[in-house]
Amino acid sequence: MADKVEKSIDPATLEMIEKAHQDGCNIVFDRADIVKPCPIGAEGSCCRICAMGPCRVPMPKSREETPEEHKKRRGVCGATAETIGARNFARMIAAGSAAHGDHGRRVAELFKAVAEGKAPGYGIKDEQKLMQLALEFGVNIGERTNEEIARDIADVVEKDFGRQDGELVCIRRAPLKRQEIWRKLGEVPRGIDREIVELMHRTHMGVDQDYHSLMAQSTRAALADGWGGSMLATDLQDVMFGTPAPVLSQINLGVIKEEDVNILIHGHEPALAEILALVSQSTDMVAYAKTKGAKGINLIGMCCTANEILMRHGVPIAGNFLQQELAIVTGAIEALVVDVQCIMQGLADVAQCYHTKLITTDERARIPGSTYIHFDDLNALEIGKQIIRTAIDNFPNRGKNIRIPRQKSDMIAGFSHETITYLLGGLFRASYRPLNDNIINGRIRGVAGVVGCNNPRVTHDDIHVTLVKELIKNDVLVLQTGCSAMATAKAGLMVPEATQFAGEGLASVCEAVGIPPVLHLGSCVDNARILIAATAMVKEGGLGDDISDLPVAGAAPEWMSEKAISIGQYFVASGVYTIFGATWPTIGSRELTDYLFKDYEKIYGGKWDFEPDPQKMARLMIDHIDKKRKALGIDKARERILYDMAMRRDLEK
Ligand code: BF8
Ligand code: SF4
Repeated sequence: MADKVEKSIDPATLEMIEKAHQDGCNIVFDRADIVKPCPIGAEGSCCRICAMGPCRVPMPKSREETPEEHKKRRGVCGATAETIGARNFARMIAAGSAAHGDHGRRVAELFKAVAEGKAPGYGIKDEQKLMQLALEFGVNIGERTNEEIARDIADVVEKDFGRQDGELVCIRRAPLKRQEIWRKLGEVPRGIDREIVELMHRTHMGVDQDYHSLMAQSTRAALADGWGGSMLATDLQDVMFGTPAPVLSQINLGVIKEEDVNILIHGHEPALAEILALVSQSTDMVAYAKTKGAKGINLIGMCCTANEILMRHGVPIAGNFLQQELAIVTGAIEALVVDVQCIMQGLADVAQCYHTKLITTDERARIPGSTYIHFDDLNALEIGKQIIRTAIDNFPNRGKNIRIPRQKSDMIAGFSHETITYLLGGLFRASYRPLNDNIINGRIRGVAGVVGCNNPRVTHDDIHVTLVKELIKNDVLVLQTGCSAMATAKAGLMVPEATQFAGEGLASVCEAVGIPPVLHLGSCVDNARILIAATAMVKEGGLGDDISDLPVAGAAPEWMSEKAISIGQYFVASGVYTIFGATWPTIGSRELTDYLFKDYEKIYGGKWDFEPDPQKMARLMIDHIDKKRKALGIDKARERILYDMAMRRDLEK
């Protein structure tokens, strides 16, 4: 990685970095300049899990290391670079899976409270999805009320977290061949909690010291995320808050309004955001804002919680991960309301440079210097009002130093698996058939999932946007979530006009259906929607009988969080070629890295890869897609299509 990187490709971000400096305010980009990554830690070769260490086991000087030299490269306990690398990697997966799992559990608790009539402000919005879950989970429907059915579903879901043996319920959603692969390997997760606890145990000093078996347990914990915690979170959120449908909105710091009380909601769990979306527009709150001199109340989002309320309500997004502090720098944010995950502690300092109130709401994520207003699902409306009132009361405290960047882009979001089905197949023959057909006939070369974070070690948004543009130019339909989706939305790739950047084949399909070539599927837990979309493609037929047969690939070009590693591992273990950018955390062990980058393909059909350059990353993904097309015998169809198009172009001349 280069020492000095450009900060961002986004003009709004650059403008606010400059303003922060003028205002004497220290932000993430400055801290990244000061705190250089520790090279041993970056390689994954630092072990600090016991007090005989920390031990550093750096890379050997040359590839031709003798066994004697290898023996010397050990921790105090004798642990090898492979064990240390695998343990570190495994612990990232444990933490990532735990984050998504705990999110899912909270959603399940709220779902149960809704079923029991204890959570005013919430309800059941998608009855059809409720019934689908009931059928799938073996819950009796009969003449029972939605609430009675929901209660039984909540029981099934609760068990999945604490299940001691057997299999997670949603594993049955995967293609049969995939389930068999997992069963043969003995890697089907039991309970979500159990797999994470066991992974933490195995990575304790002196337990599992074979990287193969450490990685097998990592897969169990990761599958318990993708086909467990995340998938359940998405499903129950859809039932309670509504399954997303296409919605027009806007993104970037330009969505902040100078005359309004600006309330920025940041984090991950949608329960709080849903209530704020409701309460912030209530007439009494708007009237109260007017008494303080504001024109209205502007609720906007940041990071994944923003994706959740964007997908369901079209609430505008102020930006992605690296813009969280910069929103405050505008001087126009009355309250930054946070719950859990991806919330920088630096926010507290930045908020002190301005009038912004940083409001923490979750006892799992406390920040010194913030105002804590405990958010209780069972009393959500009242607390929602209290938060909005606190923000309004802060409006008169604004300083003079306000500057809001002009940039904001239109975007269409809301592409759940269900809406993709309807859009492609129409209301009466809803299916993935048209997608599969267009892949088979070559108009669409393949499908890529491009997801994940921002990371100040690389140029903000640049890797996402360059990669996605290259993919669509080569007729690859792109499905997105998380902060990656926000990067390309800002760059104007999530509107139908973005077909101008797409290859002719992909553009022709998108224009016929009326969708952008880059589809926003939601937050990071909604990566589960991509698993379901891939499974639907398999089940539709014509593209093999497993996810690993599909011409698909995944990427997290600017990743930074442990959640991203858990997501990557469950995609790989589900059969997807998955490539990460920025940095790679097992470089310190060649053997382990080879295992993940090469041997995994024989085990899972999918594998990990690493490439920081977005053009090369796109090439690797496209090569993989072409390899799969060839194996399916559909490579010729695409050549024909391209030939036809070239002929058409010639005729048009
Ligand atoms: O869960 S993409 S920076 S906000 S971790 Fe975080 Fe990464 Fe953004 Fe959402 Ni996902
Ligand atoms: Fe060092 Fe082994 Fe302790 Fe790790 S577990 S810190 S390698 S002695």
